[in-house]
Amino acid sequence: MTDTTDNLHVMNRAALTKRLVAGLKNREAVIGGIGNSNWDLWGADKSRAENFYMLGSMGLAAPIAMGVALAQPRRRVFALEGDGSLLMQLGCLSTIAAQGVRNLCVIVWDNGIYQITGGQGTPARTSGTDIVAIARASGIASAAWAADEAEYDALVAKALGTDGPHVIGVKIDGEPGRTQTDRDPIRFRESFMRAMAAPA
Ligand SMILES: Cc1ncc(C[n+]2csc(CCOP(=O)(O)OP(=O)(O)O)c2C)c(N)n1
Repeated sequence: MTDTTDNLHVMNRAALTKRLVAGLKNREAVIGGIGNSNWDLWGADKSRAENFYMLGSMGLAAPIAMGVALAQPRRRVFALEGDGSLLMQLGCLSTIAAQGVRNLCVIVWDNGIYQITGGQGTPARTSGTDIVAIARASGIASAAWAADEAEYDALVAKALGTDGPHVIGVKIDGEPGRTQTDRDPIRFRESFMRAMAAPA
């Protein structure tokens, strides 16, 4: 488990999203943030009704995931969010800490850019903003950078098996999302709500 951004292996969002989803056995909820985060979630397993896709607004994956986690304390919940999007909604980290949401894990895909709007640099690239350090300073003790794929797997296992809240930071490469989610928010809302009615 790594505290600094030094020497982090640059990983691939699509591959790691697949690894996450493939390891879920108990109807865990996964909330994908706008753009690449939910496109690669769709690509990982679009048949999964416990996935929810945030199609419009940056920064809402973690707040939505927090709401699901608070409403369903027996279900493990993951939020997948880009660094630019999380930086737009930083207050959610303090709220997650203050609420002590123990069944929630936020995974941050840090490519250092706002990729789908043209690749402009985020503060993670342009001014050294360290999102994991911000999470810790917000009161989330279980916040760490994944140094490589093996550490990522270990951190996901920790999020599945121990009380959080957890934040996992991942430095990723510049590969855009491999597919695009259907633009059908009403269908997603309804199938997700039905899936959440089944016990975890
Ligand atoms: C509140 C809000 N502001 C701006 C946008 C336009 N927008 C959509 S995606 C995006 C960049 C997202 O960057 P990041 O979360 O880092 O993900 P990446 O595209 O790098 O995977 C922007 C600026 C938006 N959808 N919502």
